Amino acid sequence: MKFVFRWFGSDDDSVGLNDISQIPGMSGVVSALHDIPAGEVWPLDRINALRREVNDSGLELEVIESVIVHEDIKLGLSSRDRYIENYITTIKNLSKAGIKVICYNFMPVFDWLRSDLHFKLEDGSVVLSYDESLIEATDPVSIVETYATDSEGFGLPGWEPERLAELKKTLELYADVDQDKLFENLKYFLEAIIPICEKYDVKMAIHPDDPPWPIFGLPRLITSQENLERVLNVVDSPYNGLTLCSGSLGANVSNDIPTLIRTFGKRGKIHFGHVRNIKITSERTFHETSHLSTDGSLDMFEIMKAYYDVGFEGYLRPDHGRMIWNEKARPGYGLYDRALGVTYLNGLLEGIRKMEQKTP
Ligand code: DNO
Repeated sequence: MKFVFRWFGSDDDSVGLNDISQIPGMSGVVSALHDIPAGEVWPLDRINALRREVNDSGLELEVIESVIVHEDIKLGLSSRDRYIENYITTIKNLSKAGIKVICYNFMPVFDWLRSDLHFKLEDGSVVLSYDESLIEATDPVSIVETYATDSEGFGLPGWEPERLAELKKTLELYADVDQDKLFENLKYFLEAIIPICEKYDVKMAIHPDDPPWPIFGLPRLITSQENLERVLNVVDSPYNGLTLCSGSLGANVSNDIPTLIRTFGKRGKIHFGHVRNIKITSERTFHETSHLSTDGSLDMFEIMKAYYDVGFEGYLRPDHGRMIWNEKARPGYGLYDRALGVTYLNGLLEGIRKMEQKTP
């Protein structure tokens, strides 16, 4: 497996490529052309320029997170074919630039959702948190406004202003889209793009819904083992795979992350792993934590052991970190705690590897 680090580009990240290349065991970054609006083609020269910049720091660029799926595709509007064509051109261009995996999601309107971007833990560190009662008491428009002013001046991934500008209208359009309709629209999309991915050798890795349940009455699909299975079966191809995000799926205690890794990893369906911990404090209420098992509700040893046991050959990244040591960065994406996180994951892996090699 290869460890990678999410990087938002030199214009919009407090973390530099050189910071990342100094983290032990890091093979590359995961990035995107964040300024290109959802639905538009990513030009080859722009992708190549990004890759060159990353390579010049001694890092690889083999994973993109994300190529955003235009809302019309998720809604199944007649305009979707044009956006799917553009998506296909982007896949071809990414392939030409040596990209191996595209992470994407199929969450209506909102990507990940939290009630607080600055939740203070006892030790003074600051994390993202989710409290269903607070979400229920808030209307979506005011959340978008809060996120815009509350993100330390950085763009938040998945909360691109132009995509959310027509929020009210988009929410109305979803009134006719239930789980089954949304699934049909995902099927239509995958049936169009997976043959291209096969030809161009680029693997698609769908990110689970975060949190893994419906929000604001909008349907959510990628929430459980059963639903992950359903998506994989739509187009049975090694190119139709998963981003297994421990913190997203793990917010529902009935999702056992090591079991999911074993089930899908054995079949070669996990192309990208996001590893982070969360502390579930009550039903549908949780906050993020350091990566350490003892700080949260997830067992990182069991998670890394499962990746090891299935012979995982994909990419893995530390996920959201706490804000510590007075760092000013995009919420969830500072340097320090993610670097601590990945170093801990590397330590677990070395321990597991050496223990296993000693056992006859
Ligand atoms: C949040 C991320 C998500 C993820 C997308 C993938 O920090 O985990 O925004 O990148 O859902 O499409």
